[in-house]
Amino acid sequence: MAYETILVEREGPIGILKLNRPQALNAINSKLASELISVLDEIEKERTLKVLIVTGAGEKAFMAGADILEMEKLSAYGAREFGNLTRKPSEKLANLDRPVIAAINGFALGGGCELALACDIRIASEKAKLGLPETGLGIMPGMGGTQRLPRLVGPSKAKQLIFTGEILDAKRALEIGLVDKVVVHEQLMEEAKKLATAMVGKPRVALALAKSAINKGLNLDLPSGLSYEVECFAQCFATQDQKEGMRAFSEKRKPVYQDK
Ligand code: CO8
Repeated sequence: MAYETILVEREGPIGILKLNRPQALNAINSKLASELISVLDEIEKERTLKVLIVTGAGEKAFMAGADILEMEKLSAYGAREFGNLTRKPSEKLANLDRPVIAAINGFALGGGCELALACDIRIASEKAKLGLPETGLGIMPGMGGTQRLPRLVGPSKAKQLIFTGEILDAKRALEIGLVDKVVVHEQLMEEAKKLATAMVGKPRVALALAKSAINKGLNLDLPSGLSYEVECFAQCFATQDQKEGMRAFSEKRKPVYQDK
């Protein structure tokens, strides 16, 4: 399916999703949110796509936030509807049963930073700028920032960023753990693909269950998280790939996984 605000590329098992509203630095409006929901629904069904990379089209922005021009005239009721729509893509990325890498190629502000927070891993170009400047607009983060940022960098750093609206360069974002790696701008996609390639050879069920255990466990107390982990661990033994992985080890050869 062709989209107006998203470009989808495929390199074997790696999917690349580019946010594409260059006229507004890829800001998320209702159209982009709806198209992201549709494309992620499609990706969910594409079993041969094993790792997804999300980035921004163009040189300047990953996503400069939610579309301020669309939000400007909203009532509280409309803002709730808009918020419920725009947060869905983040939830879909967070819950996608495959690794999702954000390749942050420029501005990742407000909703853009929040979308990146919903991804599993964040690689940033040295030119990236990240922050949650919403309070400067008389609003607050509404696409997961108040929930995911404190879980990632701790509550006081999250509060500092949200209360001041400070925009961080990539180096500072790395220092506080908001991104996982900073790379030369021109090598961003290569680095993201290199990371994706290190994952694609692993069995999909093992990846999916590991992601589920980490994500779910973060919202549970430790004993409940450990119980959930062992359930996920046990489910791996219902796959052919577990048999193959262990048989290959004992036969001293490389495993050949079927993703089954
Ligand atoms: N919304 C709409 N249009 C935007 C946005 C945006 N968030 N960001 C940039 N644009 C547009 C500009 O208006 C401009 O359009 P035009 O050429 O027609 O004037 C074009 O993109 C290029 O932008 P600039 O000329 O401003 O480019 P600069 O390089 O000078 O500046 C900045 C780049 C610093 C990124 C600047 O554009 C900026 O400050 N943008 C706004 C950043 C921001 O405040 N983001 C947070 C928005 S609020 C939010 O994200 C809430 C999330 C939660 C929502 C939950 C649902 C309700």
